[in-house]
Amino acid sequence: MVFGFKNKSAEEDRPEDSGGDKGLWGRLKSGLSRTRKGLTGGLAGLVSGKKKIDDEVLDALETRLLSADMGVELTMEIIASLQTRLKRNQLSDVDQLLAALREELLAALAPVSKPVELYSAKPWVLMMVGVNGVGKTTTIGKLAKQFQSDGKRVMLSAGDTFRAAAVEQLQVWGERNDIPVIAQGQDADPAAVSFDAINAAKARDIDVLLADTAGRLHTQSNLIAELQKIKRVIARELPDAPHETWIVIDATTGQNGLVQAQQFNEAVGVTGIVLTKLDGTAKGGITFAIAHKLGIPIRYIGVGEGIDDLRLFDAEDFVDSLLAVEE
Ligand SMILES: Nc1nc2c(ncn2[C@@H]2O[C@H](COP(=O)(O)OP(=O)(O)OP(=O)(O)O)[C@@H](O)[C@H]2O)c(=O)[nH]1
Ligand SMILES: [Mg+2]
Repeated sequence: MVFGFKNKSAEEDRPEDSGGDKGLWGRLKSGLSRTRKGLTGGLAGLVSGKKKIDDEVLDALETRLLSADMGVELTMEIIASLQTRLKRNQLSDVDQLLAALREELLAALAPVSKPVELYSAKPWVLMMVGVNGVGKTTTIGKLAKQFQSDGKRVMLSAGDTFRAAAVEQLQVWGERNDIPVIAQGQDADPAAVSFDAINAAKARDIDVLLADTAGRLHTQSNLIAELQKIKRVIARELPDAPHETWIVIDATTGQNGLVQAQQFNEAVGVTGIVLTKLDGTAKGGITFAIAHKLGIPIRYIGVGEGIDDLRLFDAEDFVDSLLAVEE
């Protein structure tokens, strides 16, 4: 099943004492727990018994950063900077080490922490691209419900006409959630679907149009050509649209996600990244590698199956939840 939403949890935003699965901060923390354990779990143990932090501790940290998929270059940069602090006697205990690491990680995310301008036009058109199975359709469903609870009139465009049952899945879900879905039959021309969708959105006073696309065609070059055509048709029907084009990347695919982002960016020009399935991996360091290598803003992250588990990306929340001390 493509859509599997859990009940919306209470809308608290990161009260420090809201542990467990309750509250958004708790959900972020639990979603990132595997990466956190690999990165900093037991870091205190690593240091205990030592009078001060030494090169051995930094070596162990280096291994952890690499295994979290942070990438060699960025890991080297961070470790070099920590070594400099060590020489200057600025790393005397584990608290100072964590504070320094926090600074380094935040600096690494700076290039991708640009707030997104939602609803900057009407209809505001967001096109979702990415290879098959990464979470495009699920993400569109979660966003549609979030935007709907924001009071927006939302419409979906069923642009994946290749995969069997993709159109029907979207239609059934749309009906259940009272969100209109513009679709044609399977094998229809997705550019024609986009044409219909843009004009329906204009005619029906829609605020947000979310355009789903296929993740796989017979060949990769067919897919790219199809996406380019969809984009052209959208722009012709509504100048400046699509206002955002986001690539969805599955965090569990590691460095391969970087290659996908580069390819889609060259082909259709992406304005943002949605990083999904961070809950299913200890390699969430890929987030930092993306920041370092691509610099394309990260818009949303997926840390679970629930609707609240798709969250606007916030660098501070992200880093803090990775460095949070385990209870
Ligand atoms: N654990 C977890 N699963 C997710 C997340 N996002 C998406 N998924 C799951 O990933 C699977 C694939 O999602 P889809 O939305 O169908 O992916 P898609 O990109 O539309 O795939 P195609 O239509 O085949 O191109 C589904 O089982 C989703 O529930 C996430 O953040 N965490
Ligand atoms: Mg899909």
